[in-house]
Amino acid sequence: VEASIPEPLREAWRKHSATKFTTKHEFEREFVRHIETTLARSLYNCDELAAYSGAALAFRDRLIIEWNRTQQRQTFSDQKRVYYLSLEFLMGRALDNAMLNVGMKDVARDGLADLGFRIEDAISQEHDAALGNGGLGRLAACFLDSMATLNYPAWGYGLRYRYGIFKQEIVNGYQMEIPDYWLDNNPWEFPRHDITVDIQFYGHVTKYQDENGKTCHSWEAGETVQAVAYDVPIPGYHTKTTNNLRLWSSKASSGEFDFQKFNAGDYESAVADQQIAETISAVLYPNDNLERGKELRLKQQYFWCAASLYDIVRRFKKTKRAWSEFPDQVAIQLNDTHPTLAIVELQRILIDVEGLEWDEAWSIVTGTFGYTNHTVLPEALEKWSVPLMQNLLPRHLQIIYDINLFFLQSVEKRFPNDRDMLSRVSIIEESHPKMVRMAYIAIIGSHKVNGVAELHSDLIKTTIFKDFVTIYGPDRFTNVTNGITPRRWLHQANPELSALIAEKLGGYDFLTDLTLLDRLEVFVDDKKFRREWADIKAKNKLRLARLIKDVTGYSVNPNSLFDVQVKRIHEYKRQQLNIFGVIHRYLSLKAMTPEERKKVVPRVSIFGGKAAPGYWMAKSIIYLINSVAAVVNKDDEIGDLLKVIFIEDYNVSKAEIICPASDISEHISTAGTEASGTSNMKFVLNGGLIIGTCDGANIEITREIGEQNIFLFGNLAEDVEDLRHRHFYGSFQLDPQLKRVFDAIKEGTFGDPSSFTSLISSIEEHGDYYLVSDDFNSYIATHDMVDQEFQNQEEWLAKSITSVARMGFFSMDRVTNEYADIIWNIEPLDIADEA
Ligand code: 7GP
Repeated sequence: VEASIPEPLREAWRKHSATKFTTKHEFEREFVRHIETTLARSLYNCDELAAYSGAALAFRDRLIIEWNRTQQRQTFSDQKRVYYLSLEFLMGRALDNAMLNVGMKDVARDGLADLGFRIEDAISQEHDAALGNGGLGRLAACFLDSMATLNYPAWGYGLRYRYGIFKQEIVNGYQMEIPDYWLDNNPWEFPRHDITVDIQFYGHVTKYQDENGKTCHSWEAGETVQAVAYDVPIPGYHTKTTNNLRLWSSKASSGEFDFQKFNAGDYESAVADQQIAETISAVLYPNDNLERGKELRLKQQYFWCAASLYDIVRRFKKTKRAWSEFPDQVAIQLNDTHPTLAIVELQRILIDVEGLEWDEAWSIVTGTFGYTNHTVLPEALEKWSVPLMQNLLPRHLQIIYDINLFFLQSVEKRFPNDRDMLSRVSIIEESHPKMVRMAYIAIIGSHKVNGVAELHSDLIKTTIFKDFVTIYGPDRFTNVTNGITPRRWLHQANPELSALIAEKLGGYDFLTDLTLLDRLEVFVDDKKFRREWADIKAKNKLRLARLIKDVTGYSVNPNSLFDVQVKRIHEYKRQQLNIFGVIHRYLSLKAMTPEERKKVVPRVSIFGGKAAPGYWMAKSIIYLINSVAAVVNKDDEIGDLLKVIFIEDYNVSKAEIICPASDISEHISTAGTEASGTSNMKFVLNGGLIIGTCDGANIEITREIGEQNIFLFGNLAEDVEDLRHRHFYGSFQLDPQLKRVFDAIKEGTFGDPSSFTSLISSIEEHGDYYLVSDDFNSYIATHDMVDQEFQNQEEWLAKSITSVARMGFFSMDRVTNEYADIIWNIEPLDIADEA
C-alpha cells in the first residue's frame, strides 16, 4: 500500500499507461523497437532467433498489460481463488500459443513477412519450456490454459528448474541424456526480486509455555534458503484474463552468507555454500511414475510448498478476514502427492505461528485442500523415511504424528478391535526404517480425492485406498476424467483442420465449447468435405515425414499407414508389445511371396519417448526399437512395406507435429495400469483412429465415439490379478507367435541377443507381469483388422470424422468446470463486473 501513488498524481500515470498494439503497423513498430533497443541489434544483424525474440517481446508486452489488469481485477473482486500446486508444468512453446490466444497471429504473420521473416521460422526458434515428465505435467499446463480461458481466478505454483527434462539423444541406438539448460533467451518470465520467502530446513523444535500457559512449539535454527518468485503470464483464449504461474527459484539467503567462514579467510567455501542453496531448484527429477526417495527431492518439495503457502497466506491476511473464512477464499489443489507437505505446512502456520487451536486449524486445512491421484502403480506411491524427515523437517514430523494420532483414534472409535485396519491406514508404515505414506496424509487432509478417469477412480476406491472409503464413506472420493485444451491440441497443432471445422460450423466457437463439434456429424457423407478432411491428414503426414527425415535421416512414404506410439517409455505402457508386434510383422513379410506382398498395406511404425535415466528395462526397449529399425529399414526386400522410426527427444513441440499426422496410434497399457492417458484424446481429436486396451480414458473414449470407431483388444482389468497369479502358480505358456519373435531375436536377427535377454526373460521366466504374452495374439489380430479397414479409405474417413465430432467431452474446459463445481466451489470472475 505504501508503494501506491497518491490520487492527485495518478492522472499522469493514466495518461501514459502502456497500450497494446492492435494493427500490423503497431506490431511492426513494437517488433523493431525491441530488436533495436531490448536486444541491441539491427536490420543488419537480425537472424531468426532475434526475430523470434522480437516477436516474443512484443507479445509479452501485451500479456503483461493484461496480466496487470487481471491481477488488479482479481484483488479488487476479492473472490475465492484456486491455487494449483504442481511440481511439473510441461508448457511447451509460448509464442504461438500467445499469438493465437490473443487473436493476433494473422497480424504477426503479415508484420513478420513485411520485415523479412516467415512466422513459422520465428516460432520454431523457441526452446520448449519442459518443466515436466509426461502426462501429469502436461495436464497441469492444460489446466492453466483452461482456467484462464474460463476466467477463473487461478494461480499455478511450481519450481523454476534451471534444467528441465533432459534432452534425449540416440547414440548407436542407445539413449543418452543431455542437460537441458533452457533459461537463456526466455522472455516469458518476470523475476520478482522483491517477492522472496526465507525457507527453513533442519534445526530443532523447542517447547515453551505462552503467557496463558498453553504449550507451544517453535522450530529453530537450522539452515535458511531464500525462495525468489518468477512470474509467467498465462493468457486465456479470447478473454481479458491473463493468469499467473509463479515459479520459485532458490538462492542463498542474504543473512545466510557465512561470515564466520568469510572472516576466517574461507571465502571459497562460503561461496560454495551459496551454490548449494541454488541446487534446490536446479533440476527436475526425470522419473515418470516412479519415486526414488532422494533427500534433495524432499527439499524441493518443502521449499516449494512453504514458499507457496507463505504467499497464499500473506495474500489472504491482506483481506483482514477471520481465519475461519480461509476455505471460502482459498482452494488448493494438489497435483498428486508431491505437494502433500503443504497440508502439514498450513497446519503448522495456523497452530505454531497464528496460534489457532488444533481442531479449528485442522478443519480449515481440510476445507482448503483437494488431492488428485494420478497413478495406482506401487512404485510411484510416495513414501519418505521417518529419519530423513526427522532431520530435515523436525516440526513437520511431529505434526504428522499428531495428525496420525487423532486420525487413528477416530478410526479406533468406529472400528474397535480392528488392529489390522489401524496398521493398514496408519500414515506411518512400520517398516525399517519407518516410512511416511504421503498419499494417506493427502487423503486425510483433503475434503475431496479424485482419480482421473472412471476406471482409475473406481480402482483407487477398491484397491489402494479401499480402507479410506470404509472410513470416510464414498463421498470423499470422486472422479474427474482428464481432458486436453483444444486451443493447443487442435487449433495450434492442426490449424488447417481447425479452419475446416470452423468453415463448416460457421466460426471458431467450438474452441471454447468443444461439444459443438457434434454438428460435424451431418457432414460425414459430404464428398467434398471428406476430400478436404483427407487432404489435411495427408498434408500433416507430409509435415511429419519431413520431421522424420530431419531427425533420423530416413525417408518414409507418406502414403503408408502411420502407426504412432509416443509417450514415456515404461513397461506398463508396453512399447515392448508394440515392437514385438513389429518384429512379427517383419517376419511375416519375409515369409511372403512377392504376390502376397503386393496386397500388404505399407506401414511406418513410429515411436518416441524418454526413458528415466536409471530405468534399464525402458532403455533396452529403446535399444531394441532402434536395433529393429536398423535391420528393417535397410532391407530392400521389404522396402516401403515396413519402416521403423524412433523420433528422438519427444517433447511438446514435436507432439504438436506428430498428433495430427497419425492414421492409428497406440494406447496399449496393461489393463488397469494407465490412470487415464491424454495423448489418446489428442490423437482422436486430430482425426486419427486408435488401437488400445480397455484402460484409463480409452474406455470413455469408446463410450463417446462408439466401439465401431476404435480398435480395442486384450484382457480386462478385472482379469489381470488372476492371470498374474496363474503365471506363477500355474504353468506359463508363451504365446506361439511371440515365441517366433523371441526366437528371431535370440538368433541374432537384430544384433547381439545378449542386449535383449532381460527383456525376454521378464516375460519367459519372470512371470510376465505386464501380460505381454497374454495379449499378444489379440494384439496381432487387431492390427490385421486395422490393415484391412485402412484399405477401405471411405469407411476410414467416416470413422475419423465421426470420432472427432464426438470428442467434445474431452475438453479441458469441461474438466476445469467440474473441479470448480465439485472440488473448489469457485466461480469465474465475471469480466462485466470489472472495476
Ligand atoms: C499420469 C498417468 O500415468 C496418466 O495416465 C494420466 O493421464 C496423467 O498422469 C494425467 O492424469 N501420471 C504421471 O504422469 C505420474 O508421474 C505419478 O504419476 C505421480
